[in-house]
Order: sequence, then structure tokens, then C-alpha cells
Amino acid sequence: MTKWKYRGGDDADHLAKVEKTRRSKDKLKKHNRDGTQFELAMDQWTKADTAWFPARVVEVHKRYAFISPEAVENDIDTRDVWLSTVARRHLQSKRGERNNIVVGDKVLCRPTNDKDVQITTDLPCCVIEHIAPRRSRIARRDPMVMEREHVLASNMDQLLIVGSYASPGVKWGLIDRYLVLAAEENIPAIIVINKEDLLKGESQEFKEKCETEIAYFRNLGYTVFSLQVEHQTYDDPTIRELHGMMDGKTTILSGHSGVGKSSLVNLFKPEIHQEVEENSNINYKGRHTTSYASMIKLGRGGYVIDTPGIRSFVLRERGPIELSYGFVEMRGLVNKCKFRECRHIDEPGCAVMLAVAEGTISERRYTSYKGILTGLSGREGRTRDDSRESSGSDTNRGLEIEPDDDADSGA
Ligand SMILES: Nc1nc2c(ncn2[C@@H]2O[C@H](COP(=O)(O)OP(=O)(O)OP(=O)(O)O)[C@@H](O)[C@H]2O)c(=O)[nH]1
Ligand SMILES: [Mg+2]
Ligand SMILES: [Zn+2]
Repeated sequence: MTKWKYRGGDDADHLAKVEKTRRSKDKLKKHNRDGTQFELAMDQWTKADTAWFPARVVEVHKRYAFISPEAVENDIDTRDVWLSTVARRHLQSKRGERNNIVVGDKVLCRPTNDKDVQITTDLPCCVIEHIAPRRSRIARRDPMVMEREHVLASNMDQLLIVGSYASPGVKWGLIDRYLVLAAEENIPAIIVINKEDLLKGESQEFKEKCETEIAYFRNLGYTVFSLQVEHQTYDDPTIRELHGMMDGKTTILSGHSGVGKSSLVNLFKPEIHQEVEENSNINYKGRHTTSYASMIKLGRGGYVIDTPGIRSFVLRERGPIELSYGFVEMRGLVNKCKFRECRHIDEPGCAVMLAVAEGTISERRYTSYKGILTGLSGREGRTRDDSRESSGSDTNRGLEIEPDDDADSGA
């Protein structure tokens, strides 16, 4: 029997089927999650006491998290924080995830004293009793336990992918991986390439390569900003345009360490000033300035989740149908391949490979697709630290979501 199945005259809308499969998987996931008592839809939250209050997780540390009360939905003062821990009976995560709560989670809190949370603090304390199902999430494969997901943040409306032309150089493959996540989460992605000033020290060939990549992404429908954050003001038209796109939304900033994520956030007059590396000439390998993902309200409204640059960003395994959904230039082609199960790797009659040969799909993007499919993409930056992580016993790390001392990588 041949390993290929002939598609024959099947004229059903393949794309619609892919979408349906995705949705049913989502439903399944939600159903499983609803099964746990900890995760409950907000309309099912029961307050045992009137003092219990809804809140948003704004920063997560190893043994505790900071939450901000959210009496009115999407209205949070991110400077007003309580110290919280997850109710003991829920500490063991049943969801195959690395941590119980992440930045952006909507939670129901029970006020308590610092004896209950077992941390001495001046802040008011509370215990997290329930978490609402996540509307959207950004997750990678956990570098410590391969089969497990490491959710980085949740409930964002859009993803801002930040790279820089130099120091560190732009990693197009990482941008591709983030775009896959955004497509799957059904949230818009905006691409920012920072440090335009450093382009002048680069070769003509490099500049042309960058221009080609940016034009390609724009052609796919993505908004791409090429800018310089340093020495820039709030009134610069490009910064204003970008800022305008964040109004009324929760935007997560992702990208390697040192690309200028926190510098960018600071331009938007956040409630809390973000720490930025002072020496712009350092080598970013092995260090990062932002240590924890945190949610911050912007001066004009809207929220950002500033994240630390992470070293390895490997996506969990995906099949070719699911993955090609995240490569928008492939979406319309997959139903034109001769075989329904086509992986677009070496199958005869593959419409995707034909498009690559004809130049309508970029070689680089196609290579990126293959790298993700085979699980090779994103490992380039793995170091000894990663292998030390993977050998550690890690069955119950409770709240932990630290950035694994992650920093820059050649991903
Ligand atoms: N040349 C140049 N340097 C910049 C620009 N924007 C930011 N930087 C510098 O780049 C360095 C890193 O900036 P950060 O904002 O700390 O970068 P980050 O992405 O938040 O880094 P992590 O928190 O480690 O993930 C700082 O020294 C900034 O001053 C720019 O437009 N041009
Ligand atoms: Mg930072
Ligand atoms: Zn194919």
C-alpha cells in the first residue's frame, strides 16, 4: 500500500476543514481545562465571602505572584498590587503545563494575611481560588520537560514581535515562529525592527536582505515598523502610529534580549518605568535586563506585557496542516497538493514546493517551516544551561515561571 492517499476529485473546501479541526481541538482543550476545579468560567465563580475579588495576574515569581484588582473588567491599576499565592489544593498543575498561573490570567482572590501566604511582606496578601479559561496564550515547549508546555502569558489581544537590525542581529526564524503562534491564537501580530541607526554600519547586502524580508512580510499583510527607539520621542509619527495600535488592547512584547522591548515600552509613558540596559555595547549573550514578564498600563490606556528575552523558543510539535495555517502564504495552497497528507517536504505534486521553486514563497520562510515541522527550529541557541535544566527533577515547581536565565540566542 502506498503511503500517499490520492485526493481525487474532492472539491470540499479544505481550508474550512482545517479551520474546523483547529476549532474542535480548541474545544477539546477547553473542555479538559474546565474539568479542573481551579479553572472555572468567570460566571461560575462563587465568592464564599464578599471580600473575595476578581483580579489580574501582573507578575509571577517562583513562590508568589503579584495581582492587581479588577473590579471593572479590563480596568486595572498595575501599580496597585497584592502579593498572592495559589490555593494549596490547586498547586499541583493537572494540565500538563509548567506553571499554574501566568501574567494576564484572570483570577478570583481571597484576602488573607501574610502567615497564610508564608511570605513576610508589607503588601496586602491574597490566595488565588479560581482562574478563568484563557482567551489566548503564548506558549513554547518547556526546555526542561519536552512534553510539557511553558505558557508565557495569557489573554492578550495582540502580539508585538520585536527584533533589532544589530546588537543583537535580527532573527527572522524567530519572527516566523511567533507569527505561527499569533495565527493559531487568532490574534494580530505586529513586527517591529528596532535600532535603525545601527544599519549604517552594515553592508549593502545586509540592508537589501532586510528590505526584502520586510517587504515580504508586508506583502503577506503584516504591519512592519522599522524604527529607532533610542533618542526618539513620544511625538515621533511612527511611534505615535504604533502607540495608537495599542489603545484599548493588551499587547505582549516578545523578542530576544537586548532588542529594545523595554525601551519601546518606556516611550509609551507606562505607569511603571521599565528597566533598560544602560550599556548598549554589551554582548547580549547570557544576560537579560527584564527578569520577569509583567503587565503594565500605558499612560494613554491599553496594557503591555513586557517579557524577558528567552533563549530557546521551540514550538510544541505540530502536524503539517496545523503548521501551514501559521504560514499565511501556504494556506491557500495546501488544498492544491496532490496528496491530502502532504507535508510539503518531498511529496510528488506538492503545490507548496512548486510555489517555492517559482519564487512566490520565499526559500527562507519555507526552510523555517521545515525546521518547525521537524522540531529543529529554535534549538540553535541551546547551551549547557539548557541541558542542566533538562536533567533537573521538576515535578512540582508550583508557581514558577522564571525566564530560565534565558537570554539571547541565535534562534
Ligand atoms: N543603538 C540603539 N540602541 C538601542 C535602541 N533602542 C534601544 N537600544 C539599546 O538597547 C539596549 C537594550 O534595550 P532594552 O530595552 O533593555 O532591551 P530588552 O529587549 O528589553 O532586553 P531584555 O529585557 O533583556 O529582554 C539598551 O542599551 C538600549 O539603550 C536603538 O534604537 N538604537
Ligand atoms: Mg527588557
Ligand atoms: Zn504539499
